[in-house]
Amino acid sequence: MRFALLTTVVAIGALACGKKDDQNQSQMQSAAPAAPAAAAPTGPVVEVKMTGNGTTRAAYEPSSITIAPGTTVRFINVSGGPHNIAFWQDSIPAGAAAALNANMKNTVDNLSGGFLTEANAAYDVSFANAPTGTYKGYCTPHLMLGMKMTIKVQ
Ligand SMILES: [Cu+2]
Repeated sequence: MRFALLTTVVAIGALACGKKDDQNQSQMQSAAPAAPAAAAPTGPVVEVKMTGNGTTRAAYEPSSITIAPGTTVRFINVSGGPHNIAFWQDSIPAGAAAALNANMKNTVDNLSGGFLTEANAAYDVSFANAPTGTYKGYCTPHLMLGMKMTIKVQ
């Protein structure tokens, strides 16, 4: 019903305007909403280095942090990558998965952030809307080397 009405309006507009058709089209295009820009972190930012020697050692530094609600944790690929941050579904507070899934970009799996390969590349995890509690995460390529971390939101 609404579509039919819209079609009628456009048809009348085209008839009424005649040669102004081109102008109408460009106006319609410019009225389209702009693509949303990548959201910049709004709260505090805490940095965590991801390090390793590429064979036997890999770690988050620090491997345990306490942050305020709404903080963004910025994981930086310092050495021994590729690294990422993934969270265990059963080791985060109730209700946290939905917030993390909404806030984590370029995920490669559930609650699993994309891999950083470039030196000093960063991956942000915003804890906006994430509940307080303890979050346990790990680096997928280096879990066997014990690359894990604990984030307490309080
Ligand atoms: Cu790693």
